[in-house]
Amino acid sequence: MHLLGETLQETFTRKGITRRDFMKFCGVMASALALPKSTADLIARALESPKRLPVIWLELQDCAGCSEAFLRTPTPTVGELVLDVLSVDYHETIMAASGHAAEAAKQASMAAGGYILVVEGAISTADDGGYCCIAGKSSMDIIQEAAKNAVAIVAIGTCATFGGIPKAAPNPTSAVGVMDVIRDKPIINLPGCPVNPVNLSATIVHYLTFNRLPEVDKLLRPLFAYGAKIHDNCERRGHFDAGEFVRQWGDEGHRKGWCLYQMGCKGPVTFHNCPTVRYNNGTSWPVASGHPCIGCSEPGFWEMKTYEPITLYEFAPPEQFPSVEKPSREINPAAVAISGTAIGFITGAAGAIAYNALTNRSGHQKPEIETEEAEKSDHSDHT
Ligand code: FSX
Ligand code: SF4
Ligand code: F3S
Repeated sequence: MHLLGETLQETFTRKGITRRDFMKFCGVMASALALPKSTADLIARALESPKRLPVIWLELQDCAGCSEAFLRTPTPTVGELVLDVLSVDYHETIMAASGHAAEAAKQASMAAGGYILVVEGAISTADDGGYCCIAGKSSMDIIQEAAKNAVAIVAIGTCATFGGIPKAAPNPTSAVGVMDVIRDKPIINLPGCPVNPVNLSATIVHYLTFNRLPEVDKLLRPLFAYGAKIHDNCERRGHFDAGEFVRQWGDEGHRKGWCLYQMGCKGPVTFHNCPTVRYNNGTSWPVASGHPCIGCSEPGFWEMKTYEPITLYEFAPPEQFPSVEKPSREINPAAVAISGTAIGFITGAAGAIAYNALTNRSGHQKPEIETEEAEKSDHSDHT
């Protein structure tokens, strides 16, 4: 955090962050936002502005993993640089003040208005919200009060966006996401269990640079981070196309880094930039470490049967993917070649649109479990 009255440059100098580090960070943000490299200068100018953006950060029904993910990012690549350009007036997990002093700080910020509201965790609605109370107020009252004077709301993690784990069956607290209760404010959803701090930083940087939130899809997710499926950018995709699947933990295919579809990978139905941004300063991501994607950024992911393969027939015509029923050595090489060529065409840069159409991408297809949820809520007023 910065000291009051200190310019950003002074903060960086005090922390030993060089101009070169800072410009590198701006370049990473431009690339995460899928903007030209030249935007890095624009980002730098916006971040150097002496005006700091006030933030109120709420933590409701969750595991605190989103805060942890953000705070544990390696300095100064992501989190700390963004925290330096924000004025985080209230974050009860990390603020020094507690009790009445903390509540007074929040009330003062809410009265002043003009802040970004970051929400982590789901909202409990059962029994008058009695299952999640802070300072004697239910999570429902807390979010409604804090949303009132916010300029925008950033819901982080799958709990705050779609209800996440608290909403998993039988959902005893009737947990819901922010967009289910707040409908008159700009909301951006950054799902993931937990949120990827790079996506949170990039969203804040976008807001600071362009004075608006990035473009979003029907589920209010920014396209720069959730515009493509895991499967479209997965490093194991070549093995999927060749019909080379891991069949058992530790088998030869697993040791060789083959496709994890048969082990339950939800990459073909999950929209997230994990393969390109990765976690822990770009070190790794679930599939790279040998575990199938569990679709943690999709609505209802906890109900998606983690280790059971999804039915691809629901998402693409059978002739567009290799046989997933037989061990790869039994697959006719000619058939694989034909299938591989077809997939190669479909998933190549030029064929991306064709593939998206085949998989009903334009309608933002989701696993069966989510369809009902999506139908229940009409969020068109947010888009
Ligand atoms: Fe939820 Fe955040 Fe999952 Fe945890 O706090 S998105 S339970 S990893 O991290 O809200
Ligand atoms: Fe990667 Fe999973 Fe797709 Fe296989 S099914 S290519 S492991 S995303
Ligand atoms: Fe989650 Fe799958 Fe990415 S499990 S972290 S969406 S690879």
